[in-house]
Parts: sequence; structure tokens; C-alpha cells
Amino acid sequence: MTPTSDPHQAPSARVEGKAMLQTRLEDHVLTLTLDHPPVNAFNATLTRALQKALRRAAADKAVRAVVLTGNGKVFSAGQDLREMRAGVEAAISYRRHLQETYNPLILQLRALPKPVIAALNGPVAGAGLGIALACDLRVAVPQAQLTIGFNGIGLAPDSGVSLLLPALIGLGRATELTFTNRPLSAEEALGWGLINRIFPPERFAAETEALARQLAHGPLHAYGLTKRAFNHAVLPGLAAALDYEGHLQEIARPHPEHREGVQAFLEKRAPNFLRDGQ
Ligand code: T3D
Repeated sequence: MTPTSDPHQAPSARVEGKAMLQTRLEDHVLTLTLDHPPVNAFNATLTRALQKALRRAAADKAVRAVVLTGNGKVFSAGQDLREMRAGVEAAISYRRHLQETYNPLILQLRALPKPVIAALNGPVAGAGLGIALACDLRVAVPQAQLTIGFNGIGLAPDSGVSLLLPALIGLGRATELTFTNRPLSAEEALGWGLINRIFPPERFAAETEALARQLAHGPLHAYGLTKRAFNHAVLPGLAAALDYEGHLQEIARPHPEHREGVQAFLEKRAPNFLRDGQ
């Protein structure tokens, strides 16, 4: 999927003169490509750009399906942990941070009355996983491992993961994956219903586009009503869950486990959660 510029591009979301979110509208399919090397980590700029792109997708009648994918070999490593370390040092409110970043994004994805496909071009973790789970469908390359990530840095799941993950795979599997933080292979995720289809790498872009075009040419009004029905039936507590996640992260942020988890990740070592005798 080669990204090109178009009117959907948010001009402010740029790093070193280059947009962090590439957009392309073709045959009623809006493709949004995360382009923040090396691992498409979400920082405030990228999050804002995606919010803006989704607002435009909702308003533009020419858009009848959305594909969200990543440039390079990774879909997204989740929250930018370098930015997060600065947040730990500055003792920022994680609840407010979530209210400004991931919570609106998750709600936007669920409320958009158009099909949204997360095209997992590679591994996904943390908040990136929450965003992928909020999409309607997930397709993946065989090497697209899924990692929950949050407990690894001493946090509870946020970005809707506390609700969307057990809703998709059940409480037992969700708890095991979150506690162990083991990467789930695409094959296993397919078996668990966490992703819908695996496409071989050489056909990934074409197969994803074909699926998106099929949906874009389908009964859009009925799709929108279907999303509302599923939201109502399965996710009526989503806004409250997002708010509660913020409350829990506020408790987790000042705890030594979080500082150690982030520090260990950035120092490329295993965290030592016993060190502080917690
Ligand atoms: O605010 C909130 O409350 C929201 C909370 C959100 C929670 C999260 O999102 S927690 C983050 C969860 N993410 C993870 O645990 C994933 C961490 N990353 C990985 O597992 C791997 O990097 C990948 C599987 C995604 C990719 O692996 P690979 O081998 O292709 O690349 P790498 O060598 O691991 O990483 C490349 C570079 O990206 C490396 O930096 P360097 O050595 O080149 O300077 C690595 O440190 C950096 N990187 C990876 N993930 C992140 C990151 N930098 C910032 N933030 C990251 N999340």
C-alpha cells in the first residue's frame, strides 16, 4: 500500500517535514497509514492526526470504508514509551492524557458508521492493539504478533482493551494473555477469533484492498445500523470502561512498578518488579 497525499491529509501531523499519518482515498476506500518510524509508536501528534482523519472520514460521503495500517514491518508498538517516560517524570495525569488521546479515538472508531479494517502489516502492542480491536475487522500477515503490553510496564489495560479483549476472546484467555504478556501469533489469534483473516505478505495489500472495496460497495446504511446494534448489544459500557481505565492508570502511574517497567524497556533489559519490595 503506497501512501499518497490527498485532501484527507492532516497538515500539522508531521515529523521532520514528513506526515506521520499518510492518507489515500481510492474507490471509496480511505487508507490511513501510520508512518512514524521505526515502530509507528503513538505520540500526541500521531494520535491527534488520527482523530482528525477519522472526523473527516465520518463527514466525507465519498468515504465508504476505512483501512488502518502501518508503514514498514510493524503495525504499531503502542504508546511511545520515550514520550511516556517524560510523562512519568513530569507526573502528568494519565486520566487526562487518555481523555485527550486514546479514549476519543476508540469511541470514534466504534461510532463511525462505516466499516473499518485494521490491516496488521506486522506486530501490534499496547494502545496500538486497543485501536486495532476497536476496528470492525482485523486482517494480518502471518508474522503479525499481538502483545498486550500494559502489565509489562506496570499498567492496567487501557485504550478499550479491558473491555474489547475479553469481549472478543473471553475473560480467561484475556487474563492469561495480559498477565503473561506473551506475544500471540497471528495463527493463534485467528483461531481465537481475534483476527479475521491472514493473508500472505506478497498478497497482503491486494487482498486487504479487495476486502475493503467489497465492503465499500456494500449496503453502507445497513452497516452503520449493524455497528450501532453491536455497540448496543456487546459494548454498551464502552465509555464507562474507558473512563474507569483512566482511573486505574492514575493509580498505576506513581507506583514503582510503572517506573521500573518503562525504564527496563528503554534500557533493553527485563524488568525487576521485586526490586522495590512491592
Ligand atoms: O498513555 C497510556 O496510558 C497509554 C498506554 C499505553 C500502553 C502501551 O502502549 S505500552 C507499550 C506497549 N508496547 C510494547 O510493549 C511493545 C514494545 N515493542 C516491541 O515489542 C517491539 O519493539 C516490536 C515487536 C513492536 C518491534 O520489534 P522489532 O524487533 O521490529 O524492533 P525493536 O528493535 O524492538 O524496536 C525498534 C526500536 O523501536 C528500538 O529503539 P532503538 O534501539 O532503535 O533506539 C525500540 O526501543 C523502539 N521501540 C519499540 N517499541 C517502542 C519503541 N520506542 C518507543 N515506544 C515504543 N512503544
